Amino acid sequence: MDLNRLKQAVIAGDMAGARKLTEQAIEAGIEPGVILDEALVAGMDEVGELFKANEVYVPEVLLAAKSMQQAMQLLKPLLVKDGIEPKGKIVVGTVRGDLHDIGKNLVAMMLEGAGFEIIDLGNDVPPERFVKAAAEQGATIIGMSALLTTTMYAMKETIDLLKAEGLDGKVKTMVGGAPVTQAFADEIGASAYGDDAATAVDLAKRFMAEQ
Ligand code: B12
Repeated sequence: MDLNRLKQAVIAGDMAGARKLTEQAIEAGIEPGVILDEALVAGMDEVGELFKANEVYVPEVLLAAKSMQQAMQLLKPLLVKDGIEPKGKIVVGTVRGDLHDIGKNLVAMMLEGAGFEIIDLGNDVPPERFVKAAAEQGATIIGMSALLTTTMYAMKETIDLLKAEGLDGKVKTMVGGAPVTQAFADEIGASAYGDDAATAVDLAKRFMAEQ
């Protein structure tokens, strides 16, 4: 069983193929963790690089992420049984008043593809919900998305609330979305800014390494 075929199926966004090849890999007795790392995560890593280089665009990334999710449905129960720990827990959501969730979903999928456990709060998420979810579920990263210039200040409220709750430093924050910039992230005291979903993965890995 050649794991490279599964990796290529993920990159090509071939959902049925990814599912079938994952089934075959499991039947061939390949360790779930190896299938995850060497085929699925490796495939999503490559898609992330292609996306950064503008060689593939949002629809291709969404298809690749969906293919990976198909494969993950089969792998997840086996991984849990194997006791493979996720890389870390991340709360993601689009901020209060904002219903745009395409970019946030992309970020969530790429992070999941990279092995993180994602708590996706959806859209229109008030600061209290971000902070409560992180505290209750023991997440160490909050990723916030905003697409409207009128909603991006809700990010600051979340960061201020984290500070007020004494979670500043324990929970890192990353922010993104079309109107958000590095300067804005600095102004509101976010831990980091990312301009695309692949960068969100790089940032999350960096945060985990710093802990
Ligand atoms: C699709 C869309 C919608 C859809 C949303 C559907 C959905 N389920 O998301 C619908 C039709 C519902 C919609 C509604 C509205 N929209 Co609209 N919409 C868009 C549009 C065309 C595309 C957004 C998008 O999905 N882009 C693709 C994704 C992949 O890109 P992205 O979100 O930027 O995400 C990437 C990065 O930013 C980054 N990223 C995103 N989040 C995060 C988070 C982290 C942590 C990190 C690290 C990175 C990161 O990674 C992503 C992948 O690379 C934009 C135009 C545009 N060019 O942005 C307008 C736009 C955002 N909308 C706009 C407006 C005004 C509205 C409405 C107010 C319109 C109205 N009058 O009703 C409503 C608001 C509703 C609300 N309360 O939210 C304006 C905002 C203007 C402004 N300055 O604030 C825009 C810019 C259009 C325009 N030029 O006027 N919209």
